[in-house]
Amino acid sequence: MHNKHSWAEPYKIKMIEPIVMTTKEFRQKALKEAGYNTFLLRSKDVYIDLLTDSGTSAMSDRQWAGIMMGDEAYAGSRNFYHLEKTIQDYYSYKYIVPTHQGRAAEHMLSQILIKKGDYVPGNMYFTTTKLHQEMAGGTFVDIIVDEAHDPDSLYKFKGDVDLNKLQKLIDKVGAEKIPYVSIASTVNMAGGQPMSMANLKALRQLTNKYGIKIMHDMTRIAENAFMIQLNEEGYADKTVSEIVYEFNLLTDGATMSAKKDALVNIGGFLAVNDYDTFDKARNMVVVYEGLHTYGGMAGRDMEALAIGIKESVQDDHIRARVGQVFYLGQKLLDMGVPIVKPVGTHGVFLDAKAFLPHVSQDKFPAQSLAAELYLDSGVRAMERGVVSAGRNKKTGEHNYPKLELVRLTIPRRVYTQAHMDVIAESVQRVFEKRDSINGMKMIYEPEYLRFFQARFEKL
Ligand code: PM9
Repeated sequence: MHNKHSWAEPYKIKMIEPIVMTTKEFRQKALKEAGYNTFLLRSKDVYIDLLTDSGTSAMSDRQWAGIMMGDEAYAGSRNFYHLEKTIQDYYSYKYIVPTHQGRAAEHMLSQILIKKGDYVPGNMYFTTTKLHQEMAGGTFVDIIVDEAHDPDSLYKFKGDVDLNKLQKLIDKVGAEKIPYVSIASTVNMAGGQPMSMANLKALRQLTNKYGIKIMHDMTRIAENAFMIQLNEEGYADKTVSEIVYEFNLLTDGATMSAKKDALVNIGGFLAVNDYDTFDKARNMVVVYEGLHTYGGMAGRDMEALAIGIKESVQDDHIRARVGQVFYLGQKLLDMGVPIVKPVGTHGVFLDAKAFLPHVSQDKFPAQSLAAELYLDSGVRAMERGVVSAGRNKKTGEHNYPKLELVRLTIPRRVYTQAHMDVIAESVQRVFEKRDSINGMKMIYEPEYLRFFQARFEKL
């Protein structure tokens, strides 16, 4: 049914939050003070904030009503049981440990399952996921299909795992050195690209043969399910909710940053089907997060999350959410701006290598482009290239990813179609003056997840 009517939003606006338009001179100063890193800008100085879709969703009136139903008991809050049942009913997983956000769940999962010297294959790295795998003594191995590293490949399921790459790793290091395969739906660093159900089924078969678990980063599972409904044979008549459930059933557990798909401003969880891992996580959560029935969230946060999960898998919602991203992507394609194709589900990713071919990767083209976009219009985007990829653990050199991207991330239920038009016009203006944009040098580099706090100077 999804192709038969427009993607217009299935809601109307009840409350607004003013945003300010600033002058170019003002933005010039703000950018310099922020070390040309969009993470270090103050949000009050931003006009349209496309830094991330994480924790930036607009909650519904139902969710806000849920906030008033918060049961702030230290132990056994009724909101926890509502959340637990919602995760079991909608996401299929048996045992749930709440956390304050996704990386806390990644921390516990990595510490529990990874031993020093292990290998963790995955469909492309994610910054926090990989860091926690490494801190637990593991080595991440990229086993995503080659098409995912090519911004121009039109392959529909660029999140798919290349099973030959996995088989090769198993043959080389042995299955006992692979605690689990780490899959994400959708793949953020590839440009918000989905994984197909057929590929996951094949992966399940292969991992079953060797007794290897599949752990699922389900941060954007509803968006992945929508792409399966849209493009995978046999799924057009299934609901997004049914597809989400079927997908999860093929995996052994999940980490979730509920700040994305699930329409809340804070929250996450670890969910597993085996009791042993659950028991260890429940022991660990009290050390790092809080009691196992709140794990760093207030009762009201858990209530908003339980409601948000149900809203996030509604077909009308997800069609409008992804439809808005597609609208912006198509506009940029029509303007001839180089972006990752096909358009992703949570944002449009500018291909900085093609945008600024005269800026070499060691001069941070994506970082420079994000700064330039803010300067032009006050639109804040995020670098997803060499700065995000960090350094090689052994050699200390920069990791140079094939994809050097600027992510225009669309918050859920926040901006209008007119905002999308303004964003596209600004990108076009920057594109027209691209020859005058130079690279940057890094003048401060923190040890962990450097993209958050690094500082730069213009060359
Ligand atoms: N993603 C994003 O903007 C938040 C800031 S960048 C680290 O895309 C995946 C696929 C994510 C993600 C966060 C996390 C971590 C795990 N997996 O931010 O800790 O996209 O809730 O989740 C960001 P938390």
